[in-house]
Amino acid sequence: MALRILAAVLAAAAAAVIALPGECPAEEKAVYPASLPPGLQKGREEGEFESTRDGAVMVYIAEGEFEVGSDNADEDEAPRHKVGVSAFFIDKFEVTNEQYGKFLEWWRKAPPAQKKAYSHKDEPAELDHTPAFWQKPKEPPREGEDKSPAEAPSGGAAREEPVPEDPVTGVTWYSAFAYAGWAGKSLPTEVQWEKAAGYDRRTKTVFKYPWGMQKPDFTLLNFLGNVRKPTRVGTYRTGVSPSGCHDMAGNVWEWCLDFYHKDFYKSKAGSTADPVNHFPSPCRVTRGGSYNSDETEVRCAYRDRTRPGESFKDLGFRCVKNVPPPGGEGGGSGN
Ligand SMILES: [Ca+2]
Repeated sequence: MALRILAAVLAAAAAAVIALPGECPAEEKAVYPASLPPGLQKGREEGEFESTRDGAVMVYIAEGEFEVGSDNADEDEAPRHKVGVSAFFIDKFEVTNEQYGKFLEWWRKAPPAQKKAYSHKDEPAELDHTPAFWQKPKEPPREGEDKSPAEAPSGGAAREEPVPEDPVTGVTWYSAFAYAGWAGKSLPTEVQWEKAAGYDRRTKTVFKYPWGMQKPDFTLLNFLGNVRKPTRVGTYRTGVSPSGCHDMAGNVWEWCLDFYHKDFYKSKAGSTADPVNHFPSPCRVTRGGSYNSDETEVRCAYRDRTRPGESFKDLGFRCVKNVPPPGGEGGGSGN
């Protein structure tokens, strides 16, 4: 009798194992676009794509509603509400010094008309897009001048050589905007950014932090002054977001496309499909916190802002590529 029961249990267990793949919920299957927008090709890994202009690895965020904001934290995050978001691709990592260097090389040689095509209309005329902590290009020595100008800038100490795999920092919003245009991409809207940071398509829930609800610690992200500088992009593999993006929490803050307004999530404009705040204000949105941030600032729903002409050592960006609607225009988007 006992043997017969054991056999039945074993048979049931075997059946359960065989049945497992069939029980996989439909929404867990990866969703990919039917075709790729110009400037994007399949990446080396399954589910990854590569931007042909800057070589950035991108992931796909399928079209669909999600709940943006938060009801029990800062006032400007409320109310938590549903918004529809069209499909888009987003950089898996923050833009690196190496990638930004390619843009800068192009920029320094490009004819004015081409530069203008990627510049924002409010961009200050004197901006040359060199990050604040990089060496300016050397001017050729004039007739009769010392032909070996000092290496050190006026501040005294020589500037550090940027690490290629580190996120670029010290860039204004205008520089991030111009880079995105050059790369055939755009800056993320803050809602796109928030969806890529915290939305889990499999469970249709939004995480408090990119990795879930677990309290932040030094194995998950670069924050709280532990390292005191940016780390190479993608260092914290356990802190990856459900969509596969790295460093959405911490490392460096990230510029977004929108003007910041504290009541944007309360407004009608903030509740429509694909919301973006184009209504001018003194600041643009910055998201995700940095290596200096506390656990409040690295939440997916946390909204911050910075004046677009300012640059900081812990502020960088990543880009998105919008999927054009049928018959629509490609790549980037407006101001
Ligand atoms: Ca970040």
